[in-house]
Amino acid sequence: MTLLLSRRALVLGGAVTLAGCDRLASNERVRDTLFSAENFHKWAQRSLMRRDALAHEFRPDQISPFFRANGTANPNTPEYKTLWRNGFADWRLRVSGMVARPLSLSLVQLHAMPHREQITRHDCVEGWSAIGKWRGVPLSLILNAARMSSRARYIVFRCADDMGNGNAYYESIDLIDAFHPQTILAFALGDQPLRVANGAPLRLRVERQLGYKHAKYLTGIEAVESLSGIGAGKGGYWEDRAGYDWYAGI
Ligand SMILES: Nc1nc2c(c(=O)[nH]1)N[C@H]1C(S)=C(S)[C@@H](COP(=O)(O)O)O[C@H]1N2
Ligand SMILES: [Mo]
Repeated sequence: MTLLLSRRALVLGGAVTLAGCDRLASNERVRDTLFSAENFHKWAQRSLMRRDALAHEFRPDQISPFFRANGTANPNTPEYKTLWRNGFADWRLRVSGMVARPLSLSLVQLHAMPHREQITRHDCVEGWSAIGKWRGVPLSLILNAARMSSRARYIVFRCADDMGNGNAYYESIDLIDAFHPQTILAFALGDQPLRVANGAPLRLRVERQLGYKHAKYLTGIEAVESLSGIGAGKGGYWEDRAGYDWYAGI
């Protein structure tokens, strides 16, 4: 009831504001864009829920007994197998793009940085959820260490898995999600080093977004000004191929 009332109040408030945009809205294309389902969803979420609000964190007794794998369960490339055989000792996370200080971080270096631990629910568009306890380094610490440029607008995540057509999985998020306190580069699930199936040695957790945004098997992150030059330009592997929304807020 409270939600309904506040949503109504927001809609009324919105009508007043939009009246000032009459000239703009009379253009059909502008109006279609303004009121498209994706934009409405984005608008509603931004208005009703602050983007920097925390995702719910669960109690240890609520953790799912098994955290299933989805999508790639093993990259199986020669490069990945070599890294895996060596316990990922030679693996590096490259931090590049619009940064003053590009980084190449080993797992040992990531382990030495401050950690965050969180018990959260993962929601996949394919209709399953799982609650897991993640540990990793806040992405904000890494971006600050690399001295990201103030012109950067998105963070792109590069992954080790070839999706079968020579194209690697990739994803991207904006800076609100990148600097969100629960956005971490996770190296542990359930107090164990990440299994290969769940993205070893490092994967993104971006807790206010759907499952496909949580890039596994990270090889690098890039700060960019625009997504247009990357992949097919829609900001992610499934966004490019299956029309998934780039903004997958939950
Ligand atoms: N590199 C990579 N990351 C990925 C995927 C993938 O296929 N490759 N699948 C995505 C999807 S759709 C989901 S639901 C989650 C699944 O994470 P899990 O395997 O740990 O359950 O990873 C996401 N990240
Ligand atoms: Mo998913």
